[in-house]
Amino acid sequence: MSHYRMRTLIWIGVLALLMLALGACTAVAPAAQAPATEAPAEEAAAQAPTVALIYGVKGDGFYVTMEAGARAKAEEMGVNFFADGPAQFQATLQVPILDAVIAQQPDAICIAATDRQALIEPMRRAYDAGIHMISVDTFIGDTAGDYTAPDLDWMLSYIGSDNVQGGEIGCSAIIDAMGGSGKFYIQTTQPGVSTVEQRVEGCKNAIAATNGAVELIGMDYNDDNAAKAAEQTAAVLANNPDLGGIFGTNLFSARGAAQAVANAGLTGVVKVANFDAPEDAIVALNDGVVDIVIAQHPYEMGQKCIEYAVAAVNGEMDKIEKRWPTGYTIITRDNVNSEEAQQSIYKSQ
Ligand code: T6T
Repeated sequence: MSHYRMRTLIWIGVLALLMLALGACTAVAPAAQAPATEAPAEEAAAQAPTVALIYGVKGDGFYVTMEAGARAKAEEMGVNFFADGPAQFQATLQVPILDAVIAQQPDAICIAATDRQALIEPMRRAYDAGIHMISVDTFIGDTAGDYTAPDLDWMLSYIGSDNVQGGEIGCSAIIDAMGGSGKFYIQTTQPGVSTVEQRVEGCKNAIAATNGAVELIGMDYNDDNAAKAAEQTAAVLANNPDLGGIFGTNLFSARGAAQAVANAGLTGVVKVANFDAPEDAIVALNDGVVDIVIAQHPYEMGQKCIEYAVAAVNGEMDKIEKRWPTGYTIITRDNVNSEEAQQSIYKSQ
């Protein structure tokens, strides 16, 4: 073989090897790159904890605000989150929702139980299915929200207001506005709801502290319905022309009571304590129909519940308190325009 042919053959061989190597690269590259860009995101979503919020009733600004707080914290912490609740504040409607959520096997459930007794067994079922259980707003059982009690220690935490204190604050303010004496009436939702029961207890403490100067002439249950609260209050106003003060123990009770007072032309004459802080309560405060608005902190309740759920999933039990009391912002005509008061008004959607 001539030297020239020999060199040509060597070059052909080198070229062939180069092409093989290039071919191999282009064939392998796409397959090797695809999973590197897609898998981590999918894996992260699959590994992220899932937390469900079951609130007390749809369309209630208090729970709308709680859900917003939970959702924002879930996004911040990379948690899969969903929320649901009944169309009315009723255990018979809430239990099937809880059962459907249990079937989806989230890692944790934050729940505002609509009845302190009826929800114990269904919530225990969720716990037995391996789900971390946290009370938000309301508590279950007879231990005033003490989840260190032996038969309730499976509950991770109770996050919510100090409702006895809230009732005392509201009614003391109204008693002062009444000049320390007179007739008093309470509008509330249903028996068996821990929050409003404790607010009534706090209000009765404030009345008892007057040593008989203030007389509680009655209390009605409105089933969490403002129209019913307005009707019942109108009847009480008609039968008691000398009524001095009213305590509405939640958003709907206070809304109905305030409407009845305004409709009867008794604005400023009958003093009203308004538990909860939707936009219309602030309007009623500015109009002189109600005298004090007690804003809870539902946004914080939602946020805290997500934090606790994540801590539980990570086994960081030392980060979880059995009771986390969220505070209040007390709003009167003196501070209604302050930044703190304005920020504590509930969201409506
Ligand atoms: O007052 C809140 C909540 O704390 C209570 O348990 C039920 O009623 C509200 O949601 C207001 O409507």
